[in-house]
Amino acid sequence: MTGTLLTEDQQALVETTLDFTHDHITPHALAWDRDSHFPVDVLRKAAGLGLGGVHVREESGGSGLSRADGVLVYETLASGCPCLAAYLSIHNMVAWMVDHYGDPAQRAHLLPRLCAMDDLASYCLTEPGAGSDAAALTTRAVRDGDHWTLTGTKQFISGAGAAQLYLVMARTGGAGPEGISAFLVDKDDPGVSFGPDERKMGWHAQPTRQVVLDGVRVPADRLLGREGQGFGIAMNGLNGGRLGIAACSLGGARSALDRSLTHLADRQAFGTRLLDAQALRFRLADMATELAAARALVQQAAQALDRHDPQAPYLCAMAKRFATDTGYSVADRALQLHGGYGYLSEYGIEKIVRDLRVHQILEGTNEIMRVIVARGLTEA
Ligand code: FAD
Ligand code: 2MC
Repeated sequence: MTGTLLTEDQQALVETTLDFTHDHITPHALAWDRDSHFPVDVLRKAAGLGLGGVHVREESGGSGLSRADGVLVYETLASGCPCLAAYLSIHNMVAWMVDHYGDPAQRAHLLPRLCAMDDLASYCLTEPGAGSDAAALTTRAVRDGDHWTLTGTKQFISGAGAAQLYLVMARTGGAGPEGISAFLVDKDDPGVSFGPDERKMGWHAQPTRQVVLDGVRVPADRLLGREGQGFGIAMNGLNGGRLGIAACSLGGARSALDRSLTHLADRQAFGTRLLDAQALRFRLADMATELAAARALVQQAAQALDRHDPQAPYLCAMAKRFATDTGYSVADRALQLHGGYGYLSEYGIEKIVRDLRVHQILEGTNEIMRVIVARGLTEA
């Protein structure tokens, strides 16, 4: 975490997470990618370190870490595998939402298994006809006595099929954001099914599938928060989620930079080490500088979220946009510094590039991040 001043507790957190990453993630990341394997056993081991409930309060059975701590965790895990770290960030986004908006019975019922990662969680906002314009979603929840009946299709759902809990945003009222509510849907609820695992450019180590809700009847106590509060719940979850994704880009890019340093030190050309070529040294210097700037922005936004600063959504969008663009650009430059070897799977660089590409798209595209930042500028 070059350039970031860490407290003693944060240093210990990073060291423990780094040991875990070296032991359980880095050696296997290429095989998981090749085999499209979702290593749930490793996630459960991570939960043993408290990483299944990173932002869940201690009294609810979680680790009670701040956002400023959390981004250190996700960056470190992502230095081993951005894809697995990003899934962990999504799971933790949902766990936080349950802790923050759930009633005592919902918290007691769901959080112990979520924190242990005995149950995994998925976040279901996007639909085939509503991605960036999330408030246009059409999945419907209709009140039926003591129950709600949900019908609709959620698109691109991370962890779908493997997860037990689906936090589903559905329309209970009229058009627009105020007509949306949030529901806790279980994999085993009758009427829940999944589309095929999407074939993707990257993020092979976790499944992405449609979640199809065909008249799913759930008891009234599966409503999370109040009726009509769902869009706010979804957006507040995403503020922290966007920082998690930003941190995963930092971790992937840092690993690509480190690998470039090693490669250029080993590689001889024109009678010297490539690391001695000034053009390449300048490129490395720029990569390190841009990463440090992105990390500082992510920390700034995380601290704003921790102190409930009203500017936090704006700062989170700014950090997500900048860190994911920078992370991708650094990884792509690292690939170029490896020459032909960067293009080979066994060097691990092309996997990082593929994994980081989607961070510019999900949890709000980087165009939507600009929409949010521009609104913050013009409506302040
Ligand atoms: P669109 O909204 O159709 O956008 C198309 C293009 O138009 C984009 O470039 C967009 O930036 C641009 N655009 C749209 N509106 C504007 C505007 N107003 N101004 C400027 N440009 C604009 N969603 C979930 O709910 N849960 C998940 O777990 C999840 N996981 C995902 C995993 C993967 C691998 C992927 C690829 C996606 C995942 N998503 C998930 C969905 C993701 O959040 C959406 O893909 C994303 O929000 C964009 O929506 P869209 O794909 O419908 O694109
Ligand atoms: N934090 C807190 N509140 C927010 C918020 C945020 N980041 N963004 C919007 N809101 C509130 C906003 O303040 C308003 O509240 P109120 O009515 O009390 O004033 C309400 O939500 C409606 O907001 P807008 O009027 O801005 O709604 P609009 O429809 O114009 O735009 C937009 C909303 C574009 C910001 C939102 O639809 C969005 O973020 N789109 C991107 C969707 C997205 O990020 N999807 C990610 C899916 S998850 C994923 O990809 C995973 C991998 C898990």
